[in-house]
Amino acid sequence: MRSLVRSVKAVSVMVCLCVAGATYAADPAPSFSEMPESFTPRTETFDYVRRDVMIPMRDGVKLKTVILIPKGATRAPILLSRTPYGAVSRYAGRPSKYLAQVLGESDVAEEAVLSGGYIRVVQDIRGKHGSEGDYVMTRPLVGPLNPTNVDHTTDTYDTIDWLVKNIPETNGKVGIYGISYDGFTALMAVIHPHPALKISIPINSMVDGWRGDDWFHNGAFRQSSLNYAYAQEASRDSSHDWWSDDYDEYATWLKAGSAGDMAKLHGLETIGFAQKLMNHPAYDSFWQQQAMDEILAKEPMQVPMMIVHSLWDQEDIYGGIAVYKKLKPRDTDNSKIFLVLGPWYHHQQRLDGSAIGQVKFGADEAQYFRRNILRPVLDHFLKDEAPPLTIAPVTAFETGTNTWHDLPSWPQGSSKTLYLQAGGKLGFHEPVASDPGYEEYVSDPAKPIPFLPRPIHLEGNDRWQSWLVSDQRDVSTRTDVLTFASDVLTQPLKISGEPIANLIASTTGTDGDFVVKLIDVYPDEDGRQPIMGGYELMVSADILRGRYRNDFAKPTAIPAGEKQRYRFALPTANHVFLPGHRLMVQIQSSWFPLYDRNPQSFVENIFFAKPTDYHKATIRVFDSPKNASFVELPVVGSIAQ
Ligand code: PG9
Repeated sequence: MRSLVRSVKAVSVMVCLCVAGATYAADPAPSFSEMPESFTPRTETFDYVRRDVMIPMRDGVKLKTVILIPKGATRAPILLSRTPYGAVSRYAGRPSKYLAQVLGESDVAEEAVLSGGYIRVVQDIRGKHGSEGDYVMTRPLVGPLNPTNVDHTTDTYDTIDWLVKNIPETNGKVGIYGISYDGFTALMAVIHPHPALKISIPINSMVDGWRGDDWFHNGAFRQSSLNYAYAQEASRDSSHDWWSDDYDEYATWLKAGSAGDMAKLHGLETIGFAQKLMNHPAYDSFWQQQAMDEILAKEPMQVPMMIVHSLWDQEDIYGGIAVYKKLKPRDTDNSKIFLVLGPWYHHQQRLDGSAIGQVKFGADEAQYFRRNILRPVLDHFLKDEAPPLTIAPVTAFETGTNTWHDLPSWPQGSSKTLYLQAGGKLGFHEPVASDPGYEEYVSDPAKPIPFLPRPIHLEGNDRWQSWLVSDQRDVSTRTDVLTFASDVLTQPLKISGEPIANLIASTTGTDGDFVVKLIDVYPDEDGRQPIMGGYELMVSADILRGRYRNDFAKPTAIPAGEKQRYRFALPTANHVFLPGHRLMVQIQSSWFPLYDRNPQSFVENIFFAKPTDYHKATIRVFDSPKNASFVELPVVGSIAQ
């Protein structure tokens, strides 16, 4: 019985082998895997053609590039963006047969691509995601800060050269655009440009990381730069995320100590850019040599540029205007440099633009930009039968009245002095003598002023995007914040340009920060939108690290108890303070944890301040006729007060 079973089994094994043998003979791939060696998706029904290519650069490094061509396109212009954020994951990751769905709201020019029949190209910059090569943060030009022979200018040139030679569907004209980092790469593209590059549109671009864009503002360090450097440089695919230490970021950073202590806590010793940030706290040659406005000022202006600036840009509020100021005087026939100012937070141009937080504009001003400004400009510079250019040299949204204006130039205002006056008053008349001739407060680094109401938790909400318009009432009554307010306005007051803060102040410390906020105070009650009753809206605000009051490159201790002048420009505004509103100026000495705490005693490098270096200080801001503190306001028209 047992042998019969054995022989039956043996026969069935043989049968199986034969059957299997016959099968294997018919299939040349003797693999148990169910996956094909390669798979070609069926895309006949798609409304676009996609090509994923590796484009070779002059040094042999290949850059991952995604090309999306509307089906049937001929003589189509190319819209290029170069990004560190993932050409596939950020810009072309959504699987769909419809190009509209692939691009979605990640692409500010999505509507232009679709309705204008453009070819869309997105590329990973070297060292990130699918591209080969080494990554360097906002890689400087070949030269003292870049010992290689490649930079974004060469990579853009090589990319465009390849695109116009290898995409038969193109008319050979290329436009480059991008927001923020991708705006920085759009700026780089105009240096030694490829002849096929016809227009560059840098939007909210990073220009000068020390003066007022992502890393520092006037020397005060923006602490989230450490998180950013970590996410960007710990891995090629940005897969290492910063971990949280506390639900409330205020607590997180306060517990850590200095920014340098935080860097240690999160193991940033091998993150090259974090080390550079900590080794270059002042505006030394490292920063000066990579300031894009200065670089562009020395270059011939070959490629027209439309600079797009957000009036409430929480990340790069400095750079666009800085570039405009440097380049516009050379554009005497208004053919090369265009400026757009919009009521947006950072990168809101690609999203819904009808409001920021509680501040509503009455219409989708981002869509307005995309349809009425971006698309016609692209068409003019890139289409074969180019329509005439319809935009003004400056297209500016006026906040307050919420209206768009075509302007011949920027800024429009001329300086009028708005004085801080005794008793917390603010006005255009010189202050009268008063006792004691100053206002004072105690700034305590152990209790820094939160930049948003606590708990500060920025994940899963829009608090970071909207923080610049957040209601300042929560701090205006703090004893470590000085508040000066005007009478209620009876006439509109329009400003257009950069307000400039001028403080005469002393401190009992030997270092210290000064934050100056220009605020529009709404009428006490608002019937339509009750939450706006008495709202304190920042129109323009910034910080200066006191050690840099005389020289950004050479920090000096503040002589304790001595009056010093602190003069610095605030970000550009284009705003009307309406009748019934009041002007307000607030002054404080911390904005935490957005900016690192100043220990208020002079140390060599604040990144490495020790707990014993942090001291309370008493700050006096003078408002007497002899020692007047004021804000130079870029007022349009006369002042009717
Ligand atoms: N603001 C971001 C950034 C730009 C450049 C350098 C570092 C950060 C961004 O949104 O891309």
